[in-house]
Amino acid sequence: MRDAVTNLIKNYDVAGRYFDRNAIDSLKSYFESGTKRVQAAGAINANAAAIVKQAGSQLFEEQPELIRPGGNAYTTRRYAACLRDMDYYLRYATYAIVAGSMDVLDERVLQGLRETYNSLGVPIGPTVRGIQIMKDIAKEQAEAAGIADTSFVDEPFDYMTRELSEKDI
Ligand SMILES: CCC1=C(C)/C(=C/C2=NC(=C\c3[nH]c(/C=C4\NC(=O)[C@H](C)[C@H]4CC)c(C)c3CCC(=O)O)/C(CCC(=O)O)=C2C)NC1=O
Repeated sequence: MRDAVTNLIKNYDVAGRYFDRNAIDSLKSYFESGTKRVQAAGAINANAAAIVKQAGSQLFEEQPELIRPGGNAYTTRRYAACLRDMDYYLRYATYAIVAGSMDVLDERVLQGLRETYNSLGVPIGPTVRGIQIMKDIAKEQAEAAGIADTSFVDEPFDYMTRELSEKDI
């Protein structure tokens, strides 16, 4: 599992090179954005349970068939599994925000996930929608914490969305 710094070190070490201007620039930008990354993660953590709850309610309001008989989130066990998955996505998003790297998502969340979902009939489209709803709420929380440009908060949510939806089944 790597972060922005260890990713860079790995790439330059493989080539046996000192950091060049590009590397220094990207290190600078990572460290300059560091406080904001930590602040955003803090704001999300402090409201994590509420974010998951609110995103779940909105998802099931938009797509009520999910929690009706025949829906994948129907029965309390599956409903709970769905909210638990949303909580995983949110928590790992905060790790990726702090790390400045999506590596943790590949390694801990996305590996084999599509196959698991397909075999259990968990629908990808609504899952992705749930991730996007959480992104919007997480950004609101970061803004409320005084972060003006929250575009970096998008990254892990959009990355999980892309990885989940774009690969062939
Ligand atoms: C930390 C990394 C990690 C992830 C991501 C993860 C996901 C994950 N979600 C699962 C199930 C599930 N996931 C869902 C989720 C949903 N159903 C819906 O209709 C909604 C669209 C959606 C919620 C947004 C449901 C309902 C199940 C249970 C399916 C079943 O057992 O029939 C399972 C199968 C095993 C289990 O039930 O625990 C896994 C492994 N597990 C992990 O360790």
